[in-house]
Amino acid sequence: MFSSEIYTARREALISQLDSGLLLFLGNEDSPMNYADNIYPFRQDSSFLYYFGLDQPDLAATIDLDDGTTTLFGDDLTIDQIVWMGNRPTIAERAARAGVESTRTAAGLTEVLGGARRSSRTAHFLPPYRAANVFRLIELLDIDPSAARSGSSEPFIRAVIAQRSIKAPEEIKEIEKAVTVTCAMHVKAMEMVRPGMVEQEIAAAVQEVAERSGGGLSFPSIVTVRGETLHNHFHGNTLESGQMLLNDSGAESALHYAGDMSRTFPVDSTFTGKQKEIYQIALDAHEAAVTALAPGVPYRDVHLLACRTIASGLKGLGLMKGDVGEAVAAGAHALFFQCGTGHMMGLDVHDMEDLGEDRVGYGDGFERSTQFGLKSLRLARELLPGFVLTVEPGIYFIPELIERWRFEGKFTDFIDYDRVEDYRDFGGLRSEEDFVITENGARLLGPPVAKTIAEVEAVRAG
Ligand SMILES: [Mn+2]
Repeated sequence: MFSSEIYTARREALISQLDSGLLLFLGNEDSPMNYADNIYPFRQDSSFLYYFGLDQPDLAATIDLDDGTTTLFGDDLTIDQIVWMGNRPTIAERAARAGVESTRTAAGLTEVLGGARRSSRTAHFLPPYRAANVFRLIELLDIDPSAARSGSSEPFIRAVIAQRSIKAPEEIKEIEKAVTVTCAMHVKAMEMVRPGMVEQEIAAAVQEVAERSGGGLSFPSIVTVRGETLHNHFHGNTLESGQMLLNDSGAESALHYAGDMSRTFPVDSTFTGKQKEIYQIALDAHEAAVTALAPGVPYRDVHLLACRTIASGLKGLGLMKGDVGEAVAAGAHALFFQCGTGHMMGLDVHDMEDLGEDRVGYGDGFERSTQFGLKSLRLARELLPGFVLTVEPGIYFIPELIERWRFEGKFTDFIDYDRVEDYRDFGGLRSEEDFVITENGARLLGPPVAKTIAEVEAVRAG
């Protein structure tokens, strides 16, 4: 945990943005895998962590905006629980660590919210993403299931997003810890791969680096020779000479801040000529995007610059044709780059996605496109100092998509499908790094990891 003063200051900043009523914070509960006592690793809700720092299940809190009191709700462990799970600090001790003055039992929350309801006071809550908390809201607030899902408080959500979007120095330090471990995961993978290994061996080694650091993974690792599937979590392929391995994985720090990086490298010690050409185009797009990062720049512009760099490179290889600007405006490049260039990162690897990707990444003044490709851009809004985000352009040859577009005759002015056929089994690649936006540009988080063709081949040869 950070010091109690940090959590108190965060809550005071939140209170100053909101008018009246009760703010309700539901922590997460343990979640069963296949029966009640066999649980997934516990992950606390990120907004609960942000405002209270308490990393245990079965907690909730309220802030009364009208009388200014903050209350932590939870029960001290019974002797039976202590026998099985060990002891935990009392609720009063935990409240003190979070700078919270008042505590009540878990059952007290029902009373407090019932009282608020009887006096027609608003209970503001954030959108629930776990079924358990949907049920808790239904019971606590005496609302129907659809209201639990849709009745979250817009002012509360917006205030949390505004605050969590700007990372404080102690958060950037924590994120950089996670990214530094993430870098070590990527060095490990790049060094160990040999033809004949199975993807799961690399996935296991990468996870070991994360867990030995005292955290864990910030998301399920993508370690695959079939990198054209954007979120490919299968780890059963055997690595063959001539293939490339895409590793998209990240560590979470002990305080649950995320890192998220990708590297793609040859299973052999060198790239093939064809791989070098495509890799270099994606790398050029990456560098163009990084150079463009600055406060005031809409990330959508950064993304479109990466798209144009990719389209221009693919035009050089004869896969695309025509005017690059027109091709990207029409969305033709999305045959090869189907997703966005990056996303916000913090306590969540896709930061605050539970609060609504449009609210976090678009806000006022930016509207999400419906065009294939651009519609998947998670972050479009103007960048501000303190934003932490990823840059991850890639090039993906998805055989089914190529066939579909060719059959539909899509963008024949911009795509040479006969030439694309030569690449249909190429796979996919991306490089991904994490940046903090500074007063006049951006700073790479974590130590540099081999990225140019020469650097990657040097690691692979070693
Ligand atoms: Mn990412």
